[in-house]
Amino acid sequence: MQTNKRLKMTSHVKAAAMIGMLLSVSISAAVQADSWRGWNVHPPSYPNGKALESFAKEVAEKTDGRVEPKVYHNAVLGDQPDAIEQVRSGALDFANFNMGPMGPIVPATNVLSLPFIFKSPEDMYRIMDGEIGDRFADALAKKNLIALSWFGSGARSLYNTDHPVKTPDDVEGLKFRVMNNDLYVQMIDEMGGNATPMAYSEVYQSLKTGVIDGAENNYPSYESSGHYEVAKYYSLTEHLILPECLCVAKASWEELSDEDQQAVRQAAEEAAKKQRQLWEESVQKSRQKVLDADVKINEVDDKSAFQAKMQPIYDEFIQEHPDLESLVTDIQAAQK
Ligand code: GTR
Repeated sequence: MQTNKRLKMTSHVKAAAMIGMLLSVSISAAVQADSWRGWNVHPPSYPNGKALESFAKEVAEKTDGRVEPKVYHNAVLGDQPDAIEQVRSGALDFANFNMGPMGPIVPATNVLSLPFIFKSPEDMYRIMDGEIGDRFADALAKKNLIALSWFGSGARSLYNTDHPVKTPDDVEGLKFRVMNNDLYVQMIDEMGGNATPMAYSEVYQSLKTGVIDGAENNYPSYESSGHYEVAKYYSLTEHLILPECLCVAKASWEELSDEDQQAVRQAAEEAAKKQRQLWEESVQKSRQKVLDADVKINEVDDKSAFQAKMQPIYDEFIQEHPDLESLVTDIQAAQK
């Protein structure tokens, strides 16, 4: 993987360079644009894809072309765990990352993966936009990831190829794909099923061939990934409400002037606003699309029955990470 920065010359700059060479004068570094490469797991039509495109456009405008970001959609630059490493090393310049698979790299973010920690997406936004969100951003920065704003990803629910899940007993015997994080293996285990961590890009085929019986996600991902075509039972467990970051590589961030850092931060905040606005619309559209394709959506009988099963995860987590207990309790207290 190429780690050096790529300096891109526009045709104007090339012309200027030629004139410069002819006249034996050097061109100033100021006219060279820094081409940033950004990672996105989703298609460009997904709310996050649209928000990242508008981030790229805003950054180019606000920095007067000194930074020219380009977004690579559909995980063409690798799956999320790999992309996280690429942004950490500076091989990629920015990305939209779900906090789920961030846990193995930035342990503090595992707090966000504790099932049912947020009561609603609105609570999640409010908390992540405040001082608690800054504590997560600090933990990410220590691992070379500069989190500039938080996107939403709704609530994730279980879906499978076999039957509706109404109670934890219905989970028994089913094998679910989970994101790359052992906490999720434990989560499904406590519910009574089996779990296997797997890249998002492999889920469709694995559902189709019966390697797994189900997975869990929000409506827009369930729909845009095509998983609904094979796993027809979507059960509203709503067990995870995960924030996602718009993150910039520390190396790329530190190359910016103060003025450009401010411009990029502002563009990231605007992108988050856009993503959150587009999100609700996208949930409704995706929900309708899967219903039209004969998906059976069901409420669970009693969400607190699923929630009660999660207690050992909290107990173990706090025992293993006493330093993170205050983050857990502060998030809980902020929702009372
Ligand atoms: C989506 C999320 C992605 C990715 C995916 C998955 O909802 O936006 O970043 O984490 O789920 O399940 O892998």
